[in-house]
Amino acid sequence: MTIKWRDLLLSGGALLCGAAAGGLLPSGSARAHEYEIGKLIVEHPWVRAPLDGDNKAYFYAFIHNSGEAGDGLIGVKAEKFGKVEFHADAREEGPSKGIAITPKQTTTLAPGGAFVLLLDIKKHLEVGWGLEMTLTFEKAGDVVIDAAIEAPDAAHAHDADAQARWEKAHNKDTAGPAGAPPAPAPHDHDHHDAIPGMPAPAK
Ligand SMILES: [Cu+2]
Repeated sequence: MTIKWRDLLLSGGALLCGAAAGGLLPSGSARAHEYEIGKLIVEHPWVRAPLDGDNKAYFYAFIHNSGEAGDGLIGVKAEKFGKVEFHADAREEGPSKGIAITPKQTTTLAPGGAFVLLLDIKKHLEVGWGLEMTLTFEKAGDVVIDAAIEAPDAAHAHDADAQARWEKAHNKDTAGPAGAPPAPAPHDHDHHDAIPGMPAPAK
């Protein structure tokens, strides 16, 4: 199941953002964007979409651990990308083997901090939609989540301002005038560009 997060947002789903500061949502909240596995709750998982023409994206989430034992995020998979790299600390060079999940705390993956780098994106990631992913925790095991695909400059999950900027830049402003020219298909604009080392194709 893939969720169109954009529509949820427009239909008052802004309550989803309530936990952006890292607090736990009240349990039983039907619209909460969270996934439970053992003592862990993965909240507001999101993906920062690649810039046009780029093929890497970033994965972020809040991971709450109510247990007495630590765990580790050691795997992230989805059909739309190839390999992943874990970066436990944005200030450190190079990837780590995983991201430590401290007991009795919330581990935050966010811009400027820990993140998972998604490499070799194989298919277009449509901003505003969801991406089904499987997270693997060392002890808790696997959990399937639906991450919200956010604009490349989104600062946090469900960033409506970044979404609006992205839609405007991509000619997808649904509030725009009727009869506007159709939006160019994203990532389709470089078919006639020269390939490095090859003669430019005739136009
Ligand atoms: Cu969310």
